[in-house]
Amino acid sequence: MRIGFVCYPTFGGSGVVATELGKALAAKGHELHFITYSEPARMGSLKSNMFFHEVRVSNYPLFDFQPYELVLTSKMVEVAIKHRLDLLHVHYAIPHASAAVMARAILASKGHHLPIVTTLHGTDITLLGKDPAFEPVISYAINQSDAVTAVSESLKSDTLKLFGCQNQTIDFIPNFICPAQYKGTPDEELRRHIAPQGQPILTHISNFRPVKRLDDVLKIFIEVRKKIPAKLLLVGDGPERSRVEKAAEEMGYRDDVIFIGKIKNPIEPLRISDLFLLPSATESFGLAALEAMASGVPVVASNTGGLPEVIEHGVSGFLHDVGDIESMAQSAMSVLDNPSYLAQFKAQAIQHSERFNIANILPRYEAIYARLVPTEKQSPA
Ligand code: GMT
Repeated sequence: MRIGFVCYPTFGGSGVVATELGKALAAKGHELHFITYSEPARMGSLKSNMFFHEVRVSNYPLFDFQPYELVLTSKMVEVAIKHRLDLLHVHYAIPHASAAVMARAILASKGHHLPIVTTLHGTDITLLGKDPAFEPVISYAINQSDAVTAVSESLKSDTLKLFGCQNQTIDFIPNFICPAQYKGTPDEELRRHIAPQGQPILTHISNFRPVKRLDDVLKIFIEVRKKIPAKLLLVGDGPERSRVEKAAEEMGYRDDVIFIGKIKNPIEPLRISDLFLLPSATESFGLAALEAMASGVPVVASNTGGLPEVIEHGVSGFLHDVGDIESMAQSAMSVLDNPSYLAQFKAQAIQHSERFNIANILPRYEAIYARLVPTEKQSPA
């Protein structure tokens, strides 16, 4: 099939999922067209059946705000016609789903049929979706999509609760990992650089937004650090970074908290980590937690949203109420203090992550595509 993929090209989970899914579909022989404002962060080298179409918004002096959604819509129309797309798969509802609905209408007026699959990722529903500034448009776009998927049962149920999805069924398809990507040996030099005395390394990776509760990450670490000479590795960047950096310094932990900023591939820091912290306020799935598990790193996380669908308490990590720093720190210490218990959790985390092998997930997306594009209309893969 010829498939258009629309996503955020950044380091956020939805862009990563879209890019990895697109790459896997291309590897199976589908033709993939990524339509977004810059090359997706995890895209890697281009293959003969993978294309990137840049959405460029020009700076017209009249506009205080550049109309990205309109330019994106026009690009979708252009790519769909030029490359005879069979289907458009958009990741993250805002503004991708509403732009796709508009593109589909324009194409229909020109005699082209282009079904839309919308994948909901989380904050497009749980945070922004509640905002009256977006709600009517998201609701319309979801109901108008030809198929809608959600990355967890929790997100599916939130969507049904928040939006009147009268005419819409939502397919739950979990996020996934490609296990082979996570195999490999840790970079010992990097580990020595972060923890010169072989201290345990606790890691957090995110886009440092308030929803990630960076203060809790720091507080959990400090509780652990009082008893164990551990290090905290913070990977990523975002609005909370400067504040947390300052807080770590003021609390006297400047040398124990290491910020390494945004990196393209989080697997290197994960391979040298002993524990992953994800105490988010809400998390529709928690791809970072799954990537940690696949790298053999158990996770201490909030018992919220889709996280209990990913992490099994007492097996691949620990789940506690949002904000329960004391229990999270206790759980962290229970494994860090006991090497054989930690080794057991590491092995279980890998084992557990294999349930999310892309090999099992990809056919579920392909089944939806096949439902929307009748066989006789499908372009040869
Ligand atoms: O919150 C993020 O880290 C980014 C955000 C995104 O849209 O890129 O992540 C959401 O989608 C991910 C991929 O499906 C999920 O794994 C994250 O749990 C979800 N984030 C939240 O729900 C807060």
